[in-house]
Amino acid sequence: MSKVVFITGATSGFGRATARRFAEAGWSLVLSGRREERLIELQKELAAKVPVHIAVLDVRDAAAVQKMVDDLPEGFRHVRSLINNAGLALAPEPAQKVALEDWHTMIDTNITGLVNVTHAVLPKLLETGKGASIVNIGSVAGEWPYPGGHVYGASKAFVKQFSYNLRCDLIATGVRVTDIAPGMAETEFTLVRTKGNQAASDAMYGTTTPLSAEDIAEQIFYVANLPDHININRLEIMPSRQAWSAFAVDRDK
Ligand code: NDP
Ligand code: 8X3
Repeated sequence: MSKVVFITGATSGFGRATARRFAEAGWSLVLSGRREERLIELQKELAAKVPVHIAVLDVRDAAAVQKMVDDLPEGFRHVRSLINNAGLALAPEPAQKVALEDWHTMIDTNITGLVNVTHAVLPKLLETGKGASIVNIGSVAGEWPYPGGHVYGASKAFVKQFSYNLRCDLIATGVRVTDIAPGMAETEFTLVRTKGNQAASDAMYGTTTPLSAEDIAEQIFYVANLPDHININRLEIMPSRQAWSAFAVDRDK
């Protein structure tokens, strides 16, 4: 029986690249996201290689998440790896200019959604035991502050601490937990963050060398396929051409 990976946010970016990477290695795929047409497209692409189950899912809806997990078909129930990838940033403007709704959307998706999925899938991972893993997609923004990071960075700090705390409770279960924290990577992330501004997205990535979705998928695959006795707690990855900058100082004009 092939191993099962459960990926949220498989319709784009890291999630889609991760589905392709695990398919290459023969894993069965449970793929979810809100955009059904993209799920169908990906299923068509990968179903010739491996078994693929798709489910339209908004991770913010706890009842829908639980139902989707309860309804997993035969062959997809023994989940070995959960990739908690669905997430987004909104509103790159300073905190004082941001609509409360955008803050709520980030909290509901990046925190509540991730917790909903973890809670629903955890019993399946515990059944798998040794070798099972949860890979949570955090961000460098969960460790390092920057202007316009407000709730996004805070939500990813939650992902980091939740991952660490899960490790404490799961220590004797065989279920491993990793916070993968990427820096700048070219996906639909900036398009979403700017609510559809393609020029802003092109400007973000076009004059440097960002990470690709495939770069991160490779790291996710690596972490989930390490020998059972190894747990990477946190993996922070930046492009070579990204680093920190100086402290900001407000000066008299
Ligand atoms: P994309 O926008 O390309 O992909 C985001 C994915 O999340 C999509 O598949 C989207 O699917 C899904 N998603 C968003 N909201 C929901 C929801 N409510 N329910 C279910 N699925 C949802 O961006 P990335 O691939 O870059 O982002 C993936 C993860 O990586 C996110 O958690 C992001 O914060 C994180 N990250 C990204 C970095 C980057 O620079 N790109 C760096 C560090 C972390 P759909 O819209 O179909 O629901
Ligand atoms: C997304 C990467 O650098 O915009 O998490 O915070 S960054």
